[in-house]
Amino acid sequence: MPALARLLSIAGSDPSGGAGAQADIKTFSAFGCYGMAVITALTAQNTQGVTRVSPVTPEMVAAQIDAIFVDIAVDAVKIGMLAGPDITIAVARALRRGGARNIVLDPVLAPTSGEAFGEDDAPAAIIEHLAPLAALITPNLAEAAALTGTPQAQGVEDMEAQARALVQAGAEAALVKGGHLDGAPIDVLFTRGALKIFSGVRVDTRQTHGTGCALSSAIAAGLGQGLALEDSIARAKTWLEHALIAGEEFRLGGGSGPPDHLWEFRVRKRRSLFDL
Ligand code: PXL
Repeated sequence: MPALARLLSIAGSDPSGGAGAQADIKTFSAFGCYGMAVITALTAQNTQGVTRVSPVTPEMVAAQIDAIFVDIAVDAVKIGMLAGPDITIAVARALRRGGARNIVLDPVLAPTSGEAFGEDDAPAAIIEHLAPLAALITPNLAEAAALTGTPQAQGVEDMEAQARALVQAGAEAALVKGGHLDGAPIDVLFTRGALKIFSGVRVDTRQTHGTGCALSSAIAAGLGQGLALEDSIARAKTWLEHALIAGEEFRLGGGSGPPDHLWEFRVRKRRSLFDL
């Protein structure tokens, strides 16, 4: 058996457990990894939206990251919500100090429902300080447009151009997620020199809270476990499709619920009950 992969999330807290650090730790656990989380900001939110955000000081974010890296070997890192340029810079410096590798950067700029998380210069800080550290950056269509300063992609060709621009900006690879376009969801992966299209199955569900958090963490888990980038992405996408279907069974709040990160455990448990 390979050693247990040690995964670190650097993200905001979602007390409702659907997005952010809570979602990331559930995802790491689903893939049998050891999960850790550095909190960048507290949010107040539920399934209906974010009502308040309180960033942690950049010094405290850096101290949390330093505390991990001086003591624990980290196999992969997922970065989510950063709540401002100062935290973005502090995270980049601390990750460089720690020699972090296998960094998956989910450039969260706003929740689906609620106010933007960072200030207007958040995209520029992410590009300048964090993109060069990233093994993969995973923007959705709105985030890819904001990060590249181009209009929102209307199709695969626009997505490809944005993915190329993000690699040009320093990321080793970019996965532009086209889930918000009509039709079968298509994601475009660009790595230095190679392009790959992932076409998925559209899961007809309202339960999409924290979907990007789950996908990026699942990809990071794969990298931490030694899978190749494309295999990590393919595995994460299939896993998330199941999780979205299973999330329909949650009875949470009145808004948009999360995927069921731990669907596979529940399937197994049911099976073992039948086996008794
Ligand atoms: O899904 C984006 C996201 C990331 N991180 C935190 C969030 C959200 C969306 O609400 O709250 C903490």
